[in-house]
Amino acid sequence: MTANPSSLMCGRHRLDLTYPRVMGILNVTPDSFSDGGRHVALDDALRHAERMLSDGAAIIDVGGESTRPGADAVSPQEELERVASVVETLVRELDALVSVDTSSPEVMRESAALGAGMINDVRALEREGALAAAVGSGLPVCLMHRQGEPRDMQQAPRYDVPIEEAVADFLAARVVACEAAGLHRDRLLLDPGFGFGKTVEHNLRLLKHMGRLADLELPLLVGTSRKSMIGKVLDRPVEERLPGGLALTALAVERGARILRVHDVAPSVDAVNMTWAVLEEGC
Ligand code: 9MG
Repeated sequence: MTANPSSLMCGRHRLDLTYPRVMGILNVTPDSFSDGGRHVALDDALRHAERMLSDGAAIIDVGGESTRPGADAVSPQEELERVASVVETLVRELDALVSVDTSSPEVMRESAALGAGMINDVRALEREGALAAAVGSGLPVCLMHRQGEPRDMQQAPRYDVPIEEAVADFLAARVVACEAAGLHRDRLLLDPGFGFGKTVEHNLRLLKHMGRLADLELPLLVGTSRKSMIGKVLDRPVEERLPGGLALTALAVERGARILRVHDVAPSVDAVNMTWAVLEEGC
């Protein structure tokens, strides 16, 4: 196995991963769970992305399909209509490193042609045609663990082995499938998929034992921002979950996360950098 890479080629951008980086979330769905579709208009999307970059985001993750629990799937055409102009504009106007949050082969292909630099697939390239589209894109791909589909994934999820073992086994198998299809491991990132077919207890245990995933020796991407695990533990509505989220961000960095996917970029960058300063302290 090769060691965790210190950088990742993302289209025209080289992403330095010698320290943890922040990925800002830009949902372009009418029903996104925590920003209610406020960034659907192109101009708003551009301004919001610009703000996240100036706050220190290294990547902007553009998503046109809501993956919140209970959400229905959208057609690739609808998804493409939502994301294409945003990807194209962020690349042209801001020269941003844009990641596209999609499971659709069509959206992967079109986004790569428009200048996106990364694919973020919550279905780990399991949808028909997705592996081939990802190989053809030449882009790095984040493979995320999930159990079930957004529509039903939170209906009494259960695992027969400790959650960190189930997640590690799933991700290791997806890495094997990717390599067999011609997607080299130096283009892969892994994500435990907090909240995707997991109870609060699963999520807490998974974060506690996230070191198990570091054994796979690929960069780890983690998303806990505003998620219901915070709401359930602290009894907070979605707009009051930032302090809980920052605590999880710090713990994720300590357990090896190299990309943190967040809504609130400025405070997250501070939390990441502060945690990193302690971890890198020489004595
Ligand atoms: C799209 N999306 C929502 N939550 C996510 C998470 O935790 N990780 C990744 N990679 N994508 C996510």
